[in-house]
Amino acid sequence: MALSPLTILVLIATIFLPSIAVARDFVVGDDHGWTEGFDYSTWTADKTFQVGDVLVFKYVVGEHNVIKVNGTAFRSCTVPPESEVLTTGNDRIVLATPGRKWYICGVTGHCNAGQKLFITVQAQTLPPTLPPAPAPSPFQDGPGFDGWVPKKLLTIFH
Ligand SMILES: *[C@@H]1O[C@H](CO)[C@@H](O)[C@H](O)[C@H]1NC(C)=O
Ligand SMILES: [Cu+2]
Repeated sequence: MALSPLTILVLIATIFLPSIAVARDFVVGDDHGWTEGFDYSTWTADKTFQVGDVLVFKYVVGEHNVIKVNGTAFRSCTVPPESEVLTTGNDRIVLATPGRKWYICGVTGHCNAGQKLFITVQAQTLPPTLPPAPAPSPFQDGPGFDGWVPKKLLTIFH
């Protein structure tokens, strides 16, 4: 039997929707956007960031920028010489790996005025509906796996 285009579409949606539904966009600072004089540590306090989520830094082009730094540079508000500087005013950063992440604005004085963001990214959790995996090998075919589970595991460990 040949699969109709509609059937194929439904299959594709079934495979990919679970992962799309899990990833979220976070507009940093919400309506305040990315600016000095805003308390980003309060903003992050009630949020959980997961691998696959996206940080969106919104600001007026030319007024601010976004630089990913390490904890040392974050605390001292210094811009490392070889930094990659994001300047589009709508910078999207995909949180690709778990762990602590630090971002500052590189415009003089702005980081010291509070334009700095520290987050901890959690490894992606599997949907709660997932049956407990017997999992001798996550890549083995067999009952309990319906294709997208191995994909998810790949996402976690890559
Ligand atoms: C933080 O980054 C600076 C500048 O790139 C570098 O010199 C320093 O060694 C780094 N510190 C750590 C703890 O990685
Ligand atoms: Cu700034």
